[in-house]
Amino acid sequence: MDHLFSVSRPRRTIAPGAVHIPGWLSTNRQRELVEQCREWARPPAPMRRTALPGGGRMSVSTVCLGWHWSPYRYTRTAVDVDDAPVPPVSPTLVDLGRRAVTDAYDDPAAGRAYEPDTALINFYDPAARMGMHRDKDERVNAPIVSISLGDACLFRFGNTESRGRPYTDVRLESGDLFVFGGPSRFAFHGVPLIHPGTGNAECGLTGGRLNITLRTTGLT
Ligand code: MD6
Ligand code: FE
Repeated sequence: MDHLFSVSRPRRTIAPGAVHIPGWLSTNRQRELVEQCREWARPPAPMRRTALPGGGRMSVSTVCLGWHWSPYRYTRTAVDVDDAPVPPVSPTLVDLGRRAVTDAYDDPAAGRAYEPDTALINFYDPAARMGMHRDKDERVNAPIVSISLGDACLFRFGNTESRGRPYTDVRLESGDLFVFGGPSRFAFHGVPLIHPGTGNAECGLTGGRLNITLRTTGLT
């Protein structure tokens, strides 16, 4: 069955430096990560829908480790939440990131060199989405590692020039890995929709989607 699964969803290079590996994480590992996300979401510096400068809020809820992201900068405390210090990125997550980079680029040296200092954990309820954007508040072009848990989503991977076409639509499912680096590091991308009720029940999320992204800010 695992074999049939990987035949129907092969690993794919979406653009130079942008690699999708379906079914990268075992169900057990997914369940552990979901449990950890629940812990990280608690106060201090709890998960929240990020306030936007225009007065609205994002539909996605976010909690940060390492550095705290709020539009459009990184800080050591959750300045727009409760100003509590943000906990460090766990060594387990750093290790996961190194294995992700190794596997995506088939390059153990690139994996060893990977030193993510920040994790953003996003929760999408069935109505949440994320508009086309670039992750550009980091100062270095180390890859971003993205892990999906729970409901599947439509992930739109674009180009570095504009929010519009050309783009490639990719379905990200629970346990999938997407690595985003090299010439694709600053490409526009977004999540136009979630597919409610498509999650892996055994991973411990009854609804919605979690996305963990590991980044290197280059800040000290
Ligand atoms: C998401 N991801 O998958 C949103 N950014 O929920 C991102 O915005 C993202 O997956 C940079 C690199 C990978 C990503
Ligand atoms: Fe992003």
